[in-house]
Amino acid sequence: MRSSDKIYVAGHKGLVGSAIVRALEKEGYTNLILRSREEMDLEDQAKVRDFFETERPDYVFLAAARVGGIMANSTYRAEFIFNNLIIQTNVIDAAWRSGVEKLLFLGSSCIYPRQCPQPMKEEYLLTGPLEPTNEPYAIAKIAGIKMCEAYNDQYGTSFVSVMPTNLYGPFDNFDLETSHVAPALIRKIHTAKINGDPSIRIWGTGAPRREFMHVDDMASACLFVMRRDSTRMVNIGVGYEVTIRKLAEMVCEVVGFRGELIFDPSKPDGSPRKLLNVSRLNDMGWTPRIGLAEGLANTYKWFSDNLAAKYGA
Ligand code: GFB
Repeated sequence: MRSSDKIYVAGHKGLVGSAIVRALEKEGYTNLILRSREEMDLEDQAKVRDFFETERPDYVFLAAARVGGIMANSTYRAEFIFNNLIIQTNVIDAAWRSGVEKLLFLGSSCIYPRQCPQPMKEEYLLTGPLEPTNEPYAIAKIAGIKMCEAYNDQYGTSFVSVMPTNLYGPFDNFDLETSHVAPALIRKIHTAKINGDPSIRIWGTGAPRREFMHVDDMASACLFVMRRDSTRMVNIGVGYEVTIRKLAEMVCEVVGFRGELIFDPSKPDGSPRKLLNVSRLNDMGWTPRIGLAEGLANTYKWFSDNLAAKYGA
């Protein structure tokens, strides 16, 4: 990937897309093509084909997707499968038609079976039933992975899929109903501190384990994979996990909240564990740099500077 190559980042306003843009700009890539949803609706196949024919990007980061936490995934099941299938299908196909050099498709660790042996290797894909709370989303992502592989096999394209673990960081969604757990806890715990509340309520039992990665590390890994020749699917993670209780305690530490944590088992826990095996990525030569405590502090600062006032906290 040369600094003058034309690079299209689909979904550049989202958590991952915005981090990829920051990383590209920092590394001197100046020829970025970005389109907001208002400028180009990725669900409109004719517009997507037209865009690729006109712009002819050399590289594509496909970070546009309908995403959300456990509640959004289990509530908007139809939208999660429809929106994701249509967006990724349009972009992947148009990338082939216009002769894109390489495309990187973002999957998710929820593509692996619910009862997958831990840590989860890339070869465990399609070896068992999925976690029900996010099955429609996972099926769409699996279709995207298989579409990239099929296009590589039949058309000789160079499309690679990466499977990130649970991500967090600046520009995340902090809406309490639809967000992932890290931004939700940052916002809830910050609000409780400001209000002087004696306790906060946390969804589920606190026992599930999750592996959290700062999105700047994710962007760095995406650039690394894009620059390699390989099109083998690869997991992107940090290699260690914490319980939701531990995550909440760490957020309390960062925010400076000393109240009680009350767990609400009427809310779903989701997968018991989702730890990725990251040997393939490590063997390729990439390792993460941002620890969880540091990453949470960085994200809390971003939240305080940018959103705390908006949310009245
Ligand atoms: O991050 P999260 O929504 O997604 O939830 P998943 C992780 C865990 O945090 C669950 C608990 O056990 C939740 O019950 N949790 C505790 C909370 N408090 C909260 C809260 O206030 N908000 C949220 N959201 N969770 C998603 C998938 O699964 O992970 C997606 O649904 C995707 O498909 C994404 O793969 C990475 O890790 O359970």
